[in-house]
This record gives sequence, C-alpha cells and structure tokens, in this order.
Amino acid sequence: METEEEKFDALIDADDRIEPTDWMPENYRKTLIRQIAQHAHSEIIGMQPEGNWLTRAPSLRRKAILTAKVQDEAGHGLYLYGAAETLGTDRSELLDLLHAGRQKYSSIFNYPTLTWADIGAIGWLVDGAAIMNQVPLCRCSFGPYARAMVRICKEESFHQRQGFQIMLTLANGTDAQREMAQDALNRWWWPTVMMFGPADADSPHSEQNMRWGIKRISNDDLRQKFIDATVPQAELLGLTIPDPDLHWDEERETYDIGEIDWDEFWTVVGGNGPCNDDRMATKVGAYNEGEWVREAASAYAIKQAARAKEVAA
Ligand code: FAQ
Repeated sequence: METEEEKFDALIDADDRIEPTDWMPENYRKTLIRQIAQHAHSEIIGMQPEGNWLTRAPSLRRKAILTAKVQDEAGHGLYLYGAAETLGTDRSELLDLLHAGRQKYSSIFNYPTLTWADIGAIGWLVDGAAIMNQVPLCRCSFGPYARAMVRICKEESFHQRQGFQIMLTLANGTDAQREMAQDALNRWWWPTVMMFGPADADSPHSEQNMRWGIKRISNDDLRQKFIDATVPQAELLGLTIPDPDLHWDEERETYDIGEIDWDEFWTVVGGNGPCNDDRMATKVGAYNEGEWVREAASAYAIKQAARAKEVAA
C-alpha cells in the first residue's frame, strides 16, 4: 500500500501536476504560499512605479497602453492570490503579512521612475526578466500556479514589446531622448540583473524547489539567459550596457558580466532601498482607503446569498 508521501513523490517524479485536493508535504505547501504570495505582492506593488507616469504619458496613445499594462498587473496579482488561496490561505491574511513587513515583494520595485524612459526600461528589462523567470513556471508542479502563469506570460510578452518600442522610439529620437534612454538603462540594468535572486550557491530554497519541480531553472541560469538575450537588443538600440566588464566569452559561448553588488541587493530586500518606505506607505494607505469597498462588496454578497436561499426555499 502506497503512503500519501510516496504517491506525492511519484507524481513529482512523473512530472505530473499536484492539485489542491492532493496530499502534499507541509513544506511544499508553505514554500508555494511564500513564493506565490511574494509574486502576487510584486505584481500589485509593481503597479506603483509605472502608475507614477500615467498622468504624464507623452501622448493619449501611450497613456492608453500604459493604463492597460498597469491594469494587467492588477489582474496578475488577482490570479496569483487566487492560486495561493487554493493552498488553504486567505488573500486578506497574505495582505496582512505584506503590510506587517513579514512577506516580501520583488526588490526591483523599490527603484524610482524618474523619467518617461524608465517606463520603456521597465517594460523592456523588468518584464523581459519576468518572462524569462515565469515561462519555466508554466511547468511548475503545482497546477493552479502553472495555469495562472500561462495567461500571465502572454500578457508579459506584450508588456516587454511595448517597453522595447518606447526605448526604440527614444533611441532613434533627439539627442536628449537618446540620453534619457541611456540614463534609464544605466539605472535599471543592475537592479534587473539582481531581480533573479541570489547566486545559486547562496539561494537557500533552490535545491528543494528544483527537486519539487517548483523551480525548473536556477537563478543563475535564468540570469544568464536574460543577459544573453538582452545584450544584442541593447546593441540594436545603440545603447551601452553599464558594465565595463561585459564581454562575449568565446569558450562558454555566453556573455560574462562584472561583479554583482549583492550588498545593494540585500539592502533593498531588507527594506532599505530607495523607495521601500514610499511603496509600503502607498500600499497600506490604498488598502485602508479601500475598506468601505470591501465592506460594501461583502454586504452585497451576503444579501445576494440570502436572496438565493429565499428563492431556493
Ligand atoms: N526580491 O532561495 P531564493 C514582475 C528572496 S513579477 C526580493 O533564491 P526562491 C512582473 C527570497 O524570497 C516579479 N526578495 O528564493 C511585473 C528568499 O527570501 P525568503 C516577481 C528576493 O524563492 C513587471 C531569499 O531571497 N516575480 O516583475 C528576490 O527560491 C513589471 C532567498 O532566495 C516572481 O516573484 C528579489 N528579487 O527564488 C510587474 C516570480 N530574489 O522568502 C509590474 C516567482 C530572492 O526566504 C511591472 N518567484 N529573494 O525570506 C520566483 O521565481 C522565486 O521566488 C525567485 C526567488 C526566483 C524570485
């Protein structure tokens, strides 16, 4: 007779999906809640740096596109909170943990968007990195997370293209526009490279998460794939990656980069980046201001349920 654990291991070994009603080890559930919640919070907090430019987009067309993109991020957050809820947690619990500083969101969203070119750089680089990380997650062993990622990746791909298109327009524009694009690349490059997480040797969750089929490709391998895909795109734009040590390694057939400033990464992850306080204050403020909406929605839901009961009786 197979134990629950043996059945679970057999599903993982067969590269099958684990569904919410299946038995799973407590640490598998915990690490998924941790990762999916962090991912959901990132999508929601990630609306802030871009939302900052909604009222100042350079044309109506750009404004409409950016509005659609920011709304997509909200949708991604909601799919992901939904996926986390299938693991037996509640969205409001996860939000409480975020607001209390006990759950993380991606380091990348703690940097400011100083010019319109930053909107291009976020789409091109940050969404580009997000796709690189998230396409393998479409094959994650946990069914609801994997399925949510399929739709998210399709939308991220449009986001990446709109960002690249902004950069292309600026790079082919006036000297001032080109400088603005280069300045945005200078500020966003390294934070994006860091976004993939610590080096494999310093990543406490990687080994177990790879074994469980949550993570399919390691932090360093994804980072390398992103760099190899992005360097030729920067060349096409005529922009310079801000790394004097960047060069093509003939032997490894890949780009080598300079040293990553891990102190900066951990400072930002630890809550002391340029915008951490501001992001959290805005998030908590919006949540508190939205209290009446949640109350109205649940009062309506209770009324509807009572009406349905009456009709059924
Ligand atoms: N920021 O052992 P590992 C987006 C933490 S969505 C902050 O390697 P793991 C869309 C990590 O949590 C961007 N913390 O951990 C968009 C752990 O801390 P803990 C978000 C980070 O989980 C675009 C510790 O370091 N994407 O961009 C970061 O195996 C534009 C040790 O690390 C996802 O969340 C970081 N960058 O691997 C929206 C994708 N990296 O929890 C708007 C799903 C690591 O023990 C605009 N997540 N840490 O206290 C993942 O793939 C993984 O969770 C990793 C980290 C790869 C992020």
